[in-house]
Amino acid sequence: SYFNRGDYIAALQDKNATENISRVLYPNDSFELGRELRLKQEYFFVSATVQDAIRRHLKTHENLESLPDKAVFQLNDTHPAIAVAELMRILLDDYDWDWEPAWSVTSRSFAYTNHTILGEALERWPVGLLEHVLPRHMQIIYEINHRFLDEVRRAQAVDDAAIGRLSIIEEGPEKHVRMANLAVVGSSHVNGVSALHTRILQERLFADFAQLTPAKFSNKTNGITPRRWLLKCNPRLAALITDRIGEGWITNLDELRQLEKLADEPEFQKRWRAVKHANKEALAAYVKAGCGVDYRCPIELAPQGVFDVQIKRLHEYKRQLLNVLHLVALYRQYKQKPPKHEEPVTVLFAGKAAPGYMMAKLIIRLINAVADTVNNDPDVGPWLRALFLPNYSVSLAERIIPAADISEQISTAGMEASGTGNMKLSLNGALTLGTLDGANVEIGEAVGADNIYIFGQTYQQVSTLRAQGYNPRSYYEGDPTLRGVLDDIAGGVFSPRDPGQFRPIVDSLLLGGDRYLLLADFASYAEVRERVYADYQNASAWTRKSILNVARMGKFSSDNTIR
Ligand code: O9T
Repeated sequence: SYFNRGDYIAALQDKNATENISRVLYPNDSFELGRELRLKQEYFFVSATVQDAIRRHLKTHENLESLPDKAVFQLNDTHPAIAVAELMRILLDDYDWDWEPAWSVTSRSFAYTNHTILGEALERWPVGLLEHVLPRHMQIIYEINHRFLDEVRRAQAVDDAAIGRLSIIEEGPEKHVRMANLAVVGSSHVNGVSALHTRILQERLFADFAQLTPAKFSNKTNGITPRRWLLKCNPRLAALITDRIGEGWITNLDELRQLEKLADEPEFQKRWRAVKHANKEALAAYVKAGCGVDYRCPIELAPQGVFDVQIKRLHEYKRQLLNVLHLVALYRQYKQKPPKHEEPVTVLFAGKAAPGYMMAKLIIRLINAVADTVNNDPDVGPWLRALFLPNYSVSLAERIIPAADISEQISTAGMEASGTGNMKLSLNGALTLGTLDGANVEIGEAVGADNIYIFGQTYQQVSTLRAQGYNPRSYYEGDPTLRGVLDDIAGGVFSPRDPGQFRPIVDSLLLGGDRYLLLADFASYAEVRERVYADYQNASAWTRKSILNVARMGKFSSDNTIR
């Protein structure tokens, strides 16, 4: 009828509005914008999934009482947590159940995996928005909360302050629904994704819940699939391994341990190095050909030298900026005095930034600006090169990872829940240069202290430093190397046509409080990274470490995690 009346805009509006719900996923990572369309999108996929599971259950079962015995909804983060209210709505309103049996089935039908403790990432929907989009679900959430808090009060288990923290509703000028609390209350099991992360969940984010129901909480350290992350992405290494230990590792990654006995065998080491070299040549050719896009690479990659890689989403807490600060330090140092190594060190970056994350995009600009200066300086280019590869994706990761020598895993301790890139790189023979964060801790335990490079403040030290009042300026004033680096960036050495371009980055460190403690970890990072480059010069000792990394990665197969 809109068409018939000639109102073509209105005719398309409804169609666009509905199709927009499932058109594209929000590109933010570890960050919640709180947009209405996102809530509709989450509800749309959840409702479709729950309805489908119910339809299939009723094909072979009398009723829904047996649902939790036959199916579990594993909430992969809080994004589908509205499903708890949706299943309650279906049982109460569509099937006319009473509250108690509905809650019994619902709370046994869900389990929840938490993926982050970052405040920016926690979903908190304004009550007003939920009332507008999903009024019946909001009623049900209030009732879930009321009954849960009543039970807690009756048990006299906790004090009033704890009641406020346990509540699914966050009070304040604007009330919010805490989706993580809804997921915990509505689930039979809650897990973190690494040993350290699970401990932090139990001691901090969900401390009150863990007091009430400790048995609900467990750890499931993340894993990666050996089919994609070795067999498919690194056919040369897969063939070499299979040639010596057979193909059992493909479905039982623990079998890689048989490589330990070959770690010092000169002939095997030679073949191992030849594989890594061929993988670097293949990456160099791919980059030279434009990375599958219209990219014009400004340098030739040098497969003889070390490939030091940091590939991951752009985030301040992941500290790509710490990597660049040290890159500038190396540039300044090599300019004064060429290093001992003969082949160039190549520092590779790749990763996307959320479109609204200004600081992340400015850090990409800085990486490109420093790379441009380093690569084009004839005093330094022979020993140091840097590159930010475009259009990061899983497909690009499958090309970079087999070519990597060093895996940069340098997040502020306590902030990376697990990481899986750390596992993928180690499984392909790269040595980790990292902090004691996420699954790096367990990778270190698995490969042994001699086969990993650990630096920086521990989680405990970070907590203490913050409690005492962290002063980034004291590091700037006390360390001439760090001062030189920050003064160069702030002074426009890497942005001569716009000298103030990178001022916001330096200001975030010296005036903005340095939230992620880059300056506290800089000296330790510099010391260890320079030791890594020196160690790479000893080919047989390095190759031994590389082989032992691969040999000891069995624990990180997703087959184990899933089992
Ligand atoms: C964004 C983001 C943002 C984002 C992620 C973030 C920590 C920052 C800020 C924006 C826009 C983050 O910040 O203005 O899209 O995607 C995530 C985690 C810090 C610790």
